[in-house]
Amino acid sequence: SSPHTPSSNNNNNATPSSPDKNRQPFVIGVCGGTASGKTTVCDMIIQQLHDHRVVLVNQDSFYRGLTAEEAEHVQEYNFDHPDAFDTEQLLECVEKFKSGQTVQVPIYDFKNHRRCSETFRQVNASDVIILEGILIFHDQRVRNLMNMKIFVDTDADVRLSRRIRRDTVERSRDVNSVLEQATIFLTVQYAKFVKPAFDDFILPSKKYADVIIPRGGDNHVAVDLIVQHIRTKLGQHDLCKIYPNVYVIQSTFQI
Ligand code: UZR
Ligand code: MG
Repeated sequence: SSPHTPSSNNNNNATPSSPDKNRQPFVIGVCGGTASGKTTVCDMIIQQLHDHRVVLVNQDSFYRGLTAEEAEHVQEYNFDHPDAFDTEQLLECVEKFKSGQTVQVPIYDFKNHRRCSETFRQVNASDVIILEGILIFHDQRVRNLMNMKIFVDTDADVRLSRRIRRDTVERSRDVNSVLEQATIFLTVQYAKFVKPAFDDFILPSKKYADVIIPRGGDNHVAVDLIVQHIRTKLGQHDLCKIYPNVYVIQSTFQI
């Protein structure tokens, strides 16, 4: 139609698409070394955003299941390498989230290092999606889908001691092994896979972060600031809905 012909749909005067229908969720990436406090930071954000629909998706869910042969030599398997994850599937899920679709997130069985092939976790469309994981900043395509990137920065010695406690006590990874054996196993794994992967892949991905949180879950000020920012962004979404001529200017900040 010519520019002078009145459009049959004349309420779309300024925005290219209806923000009401196409309102995209705010996607946050939370990265950091093992036992850095990623999950704690995510839980704190979720708690403070109790009046919004927030979902947490862990990169762990996208671990590839081990083959029978790999499972036999599990101590040789590198769970900290980017290839251990099905990144294509992660990307597909995040793209679906972005477009507001319901997503079937796989479930990974840590004990047997297998995927629960029949069961999925159904994740509905939300206001905020938090993607958490040691290598969640590794793939550029996944990074590009994030509106905010957070790196949880905790000293390596603190992380190692927490990891040992978590895996031996809290996750009771191996019920048959005594604490001492499990600790030896973990420290060997740490030196062989966990630390090299941190140095090679995780730490270099810190440069992509918009916000770096020192001391992880202990840092309430950082979490408060992050939540404020998210609230501002969600509010701007609503503003777009009411005043379609208002354009939101993206900004990044550092703590
Ligand atoms: P977080 N991991 C396991 O221990 N077993 C598995 O089957 C899958 C993963 C560990 C993995 C990594 N390393 O360091 C850690 N190992 O999960 C990441 N060995 O989890 O971010 O919660 O620390
Ligand atoms: Mg965790």
